[in-house]
Amino acid sequence: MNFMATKKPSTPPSAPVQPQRDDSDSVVLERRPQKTAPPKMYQVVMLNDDYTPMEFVVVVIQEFFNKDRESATQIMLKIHLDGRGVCGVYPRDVAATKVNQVMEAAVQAGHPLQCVSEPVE
Ligand code: TYC
Repeated sequence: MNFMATKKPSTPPSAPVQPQRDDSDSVVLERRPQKTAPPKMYQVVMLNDDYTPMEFVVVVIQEFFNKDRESATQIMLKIHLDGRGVCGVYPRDVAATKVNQVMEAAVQAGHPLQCVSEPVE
């Protein structure tokens, strides 16, 4: 008797089998491994403005992008000088969460700091 509460998982579809002819009359069936593309990655880009204090940006980068103070300061200075800078690269939903966290922290502190995510080329 089968006491399992749920159905057994069905066998996943197997990889396509490609018939191939060789010099003899035989047919060789070659099993190709299923290829899964790696997930598209998104970079979280922080934008410069004239009002957000440098110290606030450094703390935000340390807190939400897990950088030490030294790296966070370098990223902040790059943003300050170039107008924008990449704080980290993540799968799409993680990047979106980071953007929300940064924007929420900025609103709470009353700073106009802006942050966006964009696909990595
Ligand atoms: N430009 C800001 C200042 O001089 C500092 C700053 C850096 C603001 C990075 C935003 O993403 C930013 N206070």
